[in-house]
Amino acid sequence: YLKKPLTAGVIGCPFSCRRKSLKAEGTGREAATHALNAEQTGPLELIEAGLLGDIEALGWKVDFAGADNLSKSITAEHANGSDPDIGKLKQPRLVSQVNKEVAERVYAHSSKGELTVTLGGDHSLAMATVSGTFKAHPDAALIWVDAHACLTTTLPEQDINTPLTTPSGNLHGCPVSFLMGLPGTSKEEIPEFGWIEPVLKAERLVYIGLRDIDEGERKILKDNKIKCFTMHHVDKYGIGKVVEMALEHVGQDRPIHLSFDVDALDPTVAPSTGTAVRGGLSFREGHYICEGTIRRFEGQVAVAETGRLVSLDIMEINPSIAAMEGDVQQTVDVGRSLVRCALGETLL
Ligand code: 6HN
Ligand code: MN
Ligand code: MN
Ligand code: MN
Repeated sequence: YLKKPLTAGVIGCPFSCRRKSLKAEGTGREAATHALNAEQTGPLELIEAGLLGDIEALGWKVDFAGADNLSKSITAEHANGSDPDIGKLKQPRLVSQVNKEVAERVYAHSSKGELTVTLGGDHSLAMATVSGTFKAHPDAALIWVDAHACLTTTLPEQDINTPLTTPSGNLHGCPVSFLMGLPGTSKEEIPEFGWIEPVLKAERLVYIGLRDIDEGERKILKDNKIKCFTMHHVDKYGIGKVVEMALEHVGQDRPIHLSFDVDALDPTVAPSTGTAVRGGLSFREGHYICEGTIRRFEGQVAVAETGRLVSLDIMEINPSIAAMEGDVQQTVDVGRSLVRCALGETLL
């Protein structure tokens, strides 16, 4: 799947689908003026902390065009209320246009035979990463590591007669719905997102770490028989078995896209994130999913060890959220080490 010599195509997306919150503004942290959206500077901090050097130290080439070069005109165009809500969805045109642009970049890296590493930014960006990756690798499977299913959507008329509702209207809660082409997401129903192709089949998707699921999402998960390993399953089987079962479910030979929301981790492990939920993955469990471990049993392998990883998202690191001194540093450090593990740091 990947061309030798191995190259990581790194894309930084300092973008947030959420309107700037007062909380974020009140932290006193200086907004990065060159960021597309000053609210979520995670990728800038990851790069500044040395992520690209980390990747090179593992023997990979790095193909990186800069974390701050997303078109500023997109934001400017939609600033100051020129992007009215669609149903409950907030900043829909901004989110759609940014994702469309990022999807083209992801595809450019993926189609060159690179491993695409996309740094968020928030998880609405999965519209872009999955679209771009699956265009280059149509037979890929998606492993979604998150406290949340990101499977809601809404249109005004659906609020009454379908379960497809989003409580918040924040598009980071909806990307998987668009990628699966669920009711309410078609070109006819919402042309603003008409560029997204429904590339994701239910049987090619598996969740790990879920523990905060909306009512509508629960029904979608059941109706579509989507494979989920919630925190309950992590406790019950252990992370080794869960990852083994997840990989088995998506099939032996498929390229893998790993979309990792750092809120899958326990808030004590990754505190600087927007929708933290207690009872998450431990530091080791999160890393186990990414890394290769020494094989104990035939078939018990983690994602890096399969050699099939073609796309990695590290999402929802949000440096504007910090309750305590050191929270941002800790969360950025965890993000870096997740990337390193996915790229083989602990492989023997
Ligand atoms: N994420 N289900 C909630 C909502 O607002 O739709 C939370 C979404 C969290 C999104 O994890 O990327
Ligand atoms: Mn978010
Ligand atoms: Mn998410
Ligand atoms: Mn989440």
